[in-house]
Amino acid sequence: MTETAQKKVSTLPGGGSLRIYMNGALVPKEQAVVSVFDHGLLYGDGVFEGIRAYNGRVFRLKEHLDRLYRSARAIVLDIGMTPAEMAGAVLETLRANGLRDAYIRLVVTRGVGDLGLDPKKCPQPTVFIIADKIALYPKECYTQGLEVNTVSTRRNSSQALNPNIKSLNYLNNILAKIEAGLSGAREAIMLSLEGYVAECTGDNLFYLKGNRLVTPPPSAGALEGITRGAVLDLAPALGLMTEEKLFTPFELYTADEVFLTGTAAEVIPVVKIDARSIGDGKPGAQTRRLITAFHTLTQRDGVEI
Ligand code: PXG
Repeated sequence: MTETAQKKVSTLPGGGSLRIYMNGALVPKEQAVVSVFDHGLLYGDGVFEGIRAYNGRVFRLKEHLDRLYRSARAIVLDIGMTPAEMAGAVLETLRANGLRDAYIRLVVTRGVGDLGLDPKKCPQPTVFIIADKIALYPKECYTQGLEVNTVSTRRNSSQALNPNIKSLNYLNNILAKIEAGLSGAREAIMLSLEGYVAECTGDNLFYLKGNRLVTPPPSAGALEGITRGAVLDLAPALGLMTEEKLFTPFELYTADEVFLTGTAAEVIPVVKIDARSIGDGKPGAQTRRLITAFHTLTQRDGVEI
């Protein structure tokens, strides 16, 4: 961290209130407010990213920003900043808060407009970046594994709202999460309209059969997750063959191992699906190797804060 960044943190008003990046300025969190006329709130019209910093480095920042700008382009939203400027804003927010291990939520909304949904009435996007301490999943989720259930809420059809747009419209995923909770599971497995496994509500999904590591393709409704990408990169060095293919819950029920990946969860074992034990009902050996390899990667890779 630089001298100036340290000074900034020590002079925070209000005894160290979190500083939020808000449309070009770093403001105390009490002042980081969005208008009730913002179309991000009125219509879920906007895009976002969830990013992590480990050990003073932002993990796969370029990949996250590439996805953000792809999502924005897909909804014809001009962010009004270059990716380089956005990267600078992320790093500045981390420095201002003296954070080396953090969760970063980057949000770009259509901006303030009137009560009609016409995006042309929103001249200026709203850009804000929250960087805060990361709230980790309970340790036993990793040591004992998760129980997840398939749900009846299907993943959005790409013909209606492409799931590869990381938009502020998460009601599809939230409904699935509610359904999972009502059925006693922590997470939901969502299927495509055709009945293929897509992903979980905020995580991608993998299964292992022998040395084959399989995950659904984006065409099944899976977000191109950054953690998913990292795991696909790490797998060959662990002697695993990777494959993206369409599959149904049958393949999960009969898999040797299943795990989820996501920025918040990292790599997390699944031991039960729809009340069926997966493999021997314990976190699998390959999954544990991938968890270790992923941790090593996060400590080493990334853009320095
Ligand atoms: N699928 C969906 C629908 C997601 O929203 C992932 C998969 C995993 O992608 P990454 O790039 O993170 O490996 C996501 C990401 C949250 C939260 O607060 C959700 C995500 C990311 C960060 C935080 O629940 N979703």
